[in-house]
Amino acid sequence: MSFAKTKARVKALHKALNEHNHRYYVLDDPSVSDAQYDELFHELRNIEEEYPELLTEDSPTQRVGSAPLESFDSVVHAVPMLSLGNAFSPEDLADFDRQVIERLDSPEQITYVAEPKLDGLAVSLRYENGKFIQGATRGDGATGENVTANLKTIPSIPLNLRGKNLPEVLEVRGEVFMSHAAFKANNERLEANGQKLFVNPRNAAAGGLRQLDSKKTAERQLSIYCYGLGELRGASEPATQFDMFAWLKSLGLPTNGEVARCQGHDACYRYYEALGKKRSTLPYDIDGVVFKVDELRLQRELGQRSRAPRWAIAQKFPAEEVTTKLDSIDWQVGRTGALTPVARLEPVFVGGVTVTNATLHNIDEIERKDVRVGDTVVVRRAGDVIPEVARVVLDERKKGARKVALPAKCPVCESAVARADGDVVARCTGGLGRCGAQQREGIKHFASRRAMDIDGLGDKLVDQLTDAGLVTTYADVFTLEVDAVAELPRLAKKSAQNLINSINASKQTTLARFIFALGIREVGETTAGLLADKFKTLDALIQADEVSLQGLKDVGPVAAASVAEFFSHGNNLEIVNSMIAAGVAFPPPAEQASTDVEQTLDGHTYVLTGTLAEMTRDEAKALLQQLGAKVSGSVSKKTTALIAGEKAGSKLTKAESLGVPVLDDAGLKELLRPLSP
Ligand code: 9MJ
Repeated sequence: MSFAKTKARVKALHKALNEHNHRYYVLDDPSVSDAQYDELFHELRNIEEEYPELLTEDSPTQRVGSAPLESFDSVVHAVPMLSLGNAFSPEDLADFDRQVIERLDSPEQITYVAEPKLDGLAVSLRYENGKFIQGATRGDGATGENVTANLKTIPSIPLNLRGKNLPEVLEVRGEVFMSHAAFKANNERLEANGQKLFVNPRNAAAGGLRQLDSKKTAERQLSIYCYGLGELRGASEPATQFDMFAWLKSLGLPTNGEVARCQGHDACYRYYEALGKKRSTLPYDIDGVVFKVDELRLQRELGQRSRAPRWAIAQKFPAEEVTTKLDSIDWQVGRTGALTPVARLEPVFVGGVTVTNATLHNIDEIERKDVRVGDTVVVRRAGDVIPEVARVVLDERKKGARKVALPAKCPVCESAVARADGDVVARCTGGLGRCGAQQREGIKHFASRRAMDIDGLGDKLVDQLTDAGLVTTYADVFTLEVDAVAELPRLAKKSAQNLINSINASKQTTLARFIFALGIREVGETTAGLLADKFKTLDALIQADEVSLQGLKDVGPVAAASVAEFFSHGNNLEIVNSMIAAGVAFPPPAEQASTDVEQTLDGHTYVLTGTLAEMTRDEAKALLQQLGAKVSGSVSKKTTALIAGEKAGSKLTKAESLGVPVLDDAGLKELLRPLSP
């Protein structure tokens, strides 16, 4: 074959393979067998091997093949990628519709587009003159990671768009997910190799997209549906969301066939109910329906708040429920001695994970739901929340099923269990001095990030240290020795030394942190901060009697009593003194004391919610407080503004309903400007 002919053949093979890919993965309507496809594919690969000059980046053979990356570059999204507000009830959806109508001052009902809400990962695909040139994860909405090589492995993503007069720039937004079939195939492969199985398709997809080696991504057989636009240049935008789907489809991009137009709120709700019924038959996981105002002109008019559009909402399906058998009920003892009943269940897959334990909250809850050992129970799990026993299937109760009683003695230390009048919580009375569970949980709290912040001393290690008898009280943490720690399973000398180093580093702390770390009942971070401010030294706090504690503004009587009670125990004082003797100290904060900063936010109250882009909520809180602001935990009419990060939930809804202004990361930055150098 002449070179010119070979070149023409390559072109024909590209065309044929792209067409077959599109028919197979996008239209679900293949016209050739797998064997015929493979034959064409191998022919192309052979030619490319022989004539490397004919190998192009957009060749169908190039979907897998780039060398593993060291790390992902970041990509700034030309148009920010938005997240979605959530609706959980029919009323939430009705509220959303009402707000849209009001904002648009619309005399008629609104036309929406309904889309199944895929439970995957949002990405942006950038095409320039029809060529796929870059793909990125959503990241924080403004900046994501460049995962182009990984996205290329998704066979339904065209490397070249179809059609003529393609836009100069087209950014398409969509959701990457793993189908049930791919999930099953992956787990079969993992099982055959004796590897750990994926827990659910979402985790498997998320992990797949973040592989530095795109060959690993390819193995996962990911899918994508496109549902939105980012930057668009050199083409006019469709008039409606629904037309956009048709356009994306005509360009060869995969879109979801379940998408439908709904006239008005009632039609939306009917779609939601119908899709809910169909949910279990779909070949992929969904967790709700996204409703979007159909006309793009109206979308623009509505705009966005924080990072979620005002023209779209995700109506979530209720938590998935399954039945299983309750084998037994154990009582867990927490840091403050509270006994929590935990149902031990026959393993059951719900909400994307296998569940073997579920909370029963407290004894009142057990009695109210009349839960008994051996019962068949309905277990519920939504999102990341702890699974719970929703109710009992009474028809399946066995004769003589035993009622559950509150234990009279602590299951850990055998001290008496007491329940204060009117309190739903029963507690072990052993206290930190006697109860191993309280000691262990107390030490976890003591070491935690917001308390003593001992790097590396996580829950698992605390369990090991307490199991081995190396640590019983807080004070024991400071007398740990490298050799003893290095003896523990899975710990080497180096990690033991690192732990001791971070324990030593934690000794220089603040009085507020230390008070909080002591885990005194009712003394959270805020109260600990107030006590540190008032008393200045640990000695002064220890000496304070209950009356002077009661006199403190903002410290409630229960907390005051609890502090006095804590320091009245010789045992507690001994532990505190040993820590001071071991070198725990509270140097006064550095010169940049907050009083030197102009109190620009004095008299203002803010509420923080969601995940902020540039700092934790705690950090934001501390900075706002430095400027004199109050930071509250709940939104009210008095709130100056809600600062809403990613995944803001009910607080955002509340702020909106009260008309409280909502700030995003940029708004927060502006508030904090006086603190920038
Ligand atoms: C999902 N997850 O299926 C959007 N989504 O639109 C659909 N997500 C979305 N649309 C704007 N279908 C932001 C996110």
